[in-house]
Amino acid sequence: MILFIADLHLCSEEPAITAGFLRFLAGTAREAQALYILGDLFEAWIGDDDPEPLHGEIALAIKDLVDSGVPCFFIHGNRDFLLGKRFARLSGMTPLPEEKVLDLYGRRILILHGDTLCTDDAGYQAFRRKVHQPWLQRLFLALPLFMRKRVAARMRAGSKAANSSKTLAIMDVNQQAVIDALTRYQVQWMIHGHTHRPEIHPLTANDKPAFRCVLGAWHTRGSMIKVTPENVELIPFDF
Ligand code: LP5
Ligand code: MN
Repeated sequence: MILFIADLHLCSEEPAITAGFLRFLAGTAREAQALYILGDLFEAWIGDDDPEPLHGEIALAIKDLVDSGVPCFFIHGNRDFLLGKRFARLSGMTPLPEEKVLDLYGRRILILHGDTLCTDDAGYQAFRRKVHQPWLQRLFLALPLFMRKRVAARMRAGSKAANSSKTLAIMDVNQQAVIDALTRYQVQWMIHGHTHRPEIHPLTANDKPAFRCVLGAWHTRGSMIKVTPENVELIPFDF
């Protein structure tokens, strides 16, 4: 079996989620052939040089899983798009591009964080284009940590304020963007997170049945997708 998770939003203020993740890494994840983390593992990432002890603890726990023989892959989310090579090395995780097609037991599955599918959210897409510019990221990463923390806090506050006036429909995926992505890769399966609306949606793409599997965020419970030779299962679980 192959496991997928996303949107844990780990931070020192939410120790129950961290504890749940550490238990998951030491338990369920050990039985997998691979673990894929589809973005927003952390609440906000301001650089690999952030001395926050939680980051070291998580890196070690993931490294332990990888060393036990379970490879771990990572796609960046909209909160941790700055997660870099140093953390990848420490944790043993293999970073993947924004979109990746996997062939699992003969089933081709497109995996991505999911934010790029939210094309109705013009404000967010404009924000994303800006913060994904390499020169701006380099500039940000060159700032002293206290300034980066301030910028990140402003962005989080700005995001919360903006979201409270957006409708749920705007913040969900755009159906055409989903179909376009499935068509682009000629696949019938997709797994993503970001919207925090766990569900397996049937649809039609490439004139055939298709499925969009959405991971849940980890708030009071965990959420994972398990792919086996037989099926694709969305599983909520207690920490
Ligand atoms: O994250 P969430 O769930 O609240 O909402 C997202 C979208 N918001 C974001 C912003 C992130 O939360 C901020 C993360 C900070 C990361 C670390 C800092 C790295 C800095 C790098 C600089 C190069 O992704 C939100 C979507 C929502 O998902 C649903 O899809 O709607 O999008 C927005 O809220 C965007 C707004 O529409 C506009 C952005 C307001 C930001 C204000 C910036 C002020 C900065 C001032 C700094 C000097
Ligand atoms: Mn997200």
